Amino acid sequence: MSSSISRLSPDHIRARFSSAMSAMYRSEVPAYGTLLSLVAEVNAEVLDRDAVLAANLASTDQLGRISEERHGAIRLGTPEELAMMRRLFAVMGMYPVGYYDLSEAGVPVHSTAFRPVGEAALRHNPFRVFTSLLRMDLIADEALRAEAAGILSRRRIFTSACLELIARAEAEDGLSENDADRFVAEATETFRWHSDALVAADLYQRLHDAHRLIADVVSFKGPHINHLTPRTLDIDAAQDRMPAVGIAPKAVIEGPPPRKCPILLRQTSFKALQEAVTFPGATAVEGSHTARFGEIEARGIALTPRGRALYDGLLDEVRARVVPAANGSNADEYMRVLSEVFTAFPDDWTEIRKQGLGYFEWSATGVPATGDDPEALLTAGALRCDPIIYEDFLPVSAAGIFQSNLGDAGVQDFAASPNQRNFELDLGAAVLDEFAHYAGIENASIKASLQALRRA
Ligand code: OOG
Ligand code: NI
Repeated sequence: MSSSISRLSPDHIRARFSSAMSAMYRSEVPAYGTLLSLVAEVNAEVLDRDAVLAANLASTDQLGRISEERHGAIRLGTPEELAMMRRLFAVMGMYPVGYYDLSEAGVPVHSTAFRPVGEAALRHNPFRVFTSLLRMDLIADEALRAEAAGILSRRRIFTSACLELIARAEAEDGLSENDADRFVAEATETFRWHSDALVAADLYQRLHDAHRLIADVVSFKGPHINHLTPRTLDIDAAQDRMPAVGIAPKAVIEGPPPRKCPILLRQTSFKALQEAVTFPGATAVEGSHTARFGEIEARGIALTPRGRALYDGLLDEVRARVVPAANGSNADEYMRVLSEVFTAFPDDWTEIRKQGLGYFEWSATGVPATGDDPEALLTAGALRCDPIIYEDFLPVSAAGIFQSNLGDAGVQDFAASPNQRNFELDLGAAVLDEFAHYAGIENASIKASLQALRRA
């Protein structure tokens, strides 16, 4: 029966969801609209002066969507919320990839990213949601922990129509176009901002004193989307130009320094805005909360475990010498040390490949040749290889994004305690291993291009 009804593909549902989230967030956070305009302007300028890039993006059908959102982020309070969120995202073809322990960086959460996994799905719409779960076990004050748990256990973050549609999508292997539109509208409700808090002002303050992030998760009716992130073709220019359009950038761009051959992920944001909140009580109290911001990102090649170890080691070296202050006082020094230390990371695609630092996608060029050694075939011009773009996140960068919105005072020491096993139990599924995934794409492309050569 279900096969006779036509289904809207998960890719299409995700694209509609991403655009609904963008519209909602622009109306909730006007500064985000300003950031989007700035990014569109910077991207247009880059394409104007770089005809090769423009042609490349056009030939891969990416030009029209260049300034669209790439990701957003939410923070959840309970295992039940996380498990249902997994089912919600699955309707849109978004699956948990990677495990990020942020306790190590002073933030009491652990996280995954729900994202499209195949190349076609990513190309159709790359929207991802970085999803964090509050680590209750890291709240030291037992009474406060119990109070927070009680509040979280009573809130309902999904509409009943949303829950019904998730169940229908699972039972009937997808949603009709009509139901898909209802699903997008209902799902978007979960991520809306609520200016009327769930807790009284004094409890908010106690949660806030324990950690600002705890207040952000526990005090509200739902997991408001806390930022959205479009792609920029020149992140340094966009960062420099934020003040001129009236938005305050975080102190430094997270991730690697500017390079000829971009690696991993660079990202920056404007600082979270103070927003009016009403706290309930015998007499309601007017107050404020700072959580929501806008971010931009620029991506480069996915690194192998060896490349990643080199990246992490160099970043540690940088941070042993200078830690960027939230107020920007040492931003120039940080960027200088970052660039200096990263000269140790080869900035040449051939070197990156030969040293096994990055993942590449191989393809046949149409030039005939025999043999099955990819390196020799590459030299002979029968194969080519292109960097595989990193589609995941970086824990140190994520912590930097969290912290730029907490201020230096928000940095706190937690004992590093990664707990992927518990996270996956709460999630109700294993997360995909990002390295295995990229290696799989690379290996499949080598096999397919050798086959193509043999057939020719
Ligand atoms: C998530 C921060 C992580 C990123 O781009 O690394 C993130 C958050 O603040 O909830 O979105
Ligand atoms: Ni982000």
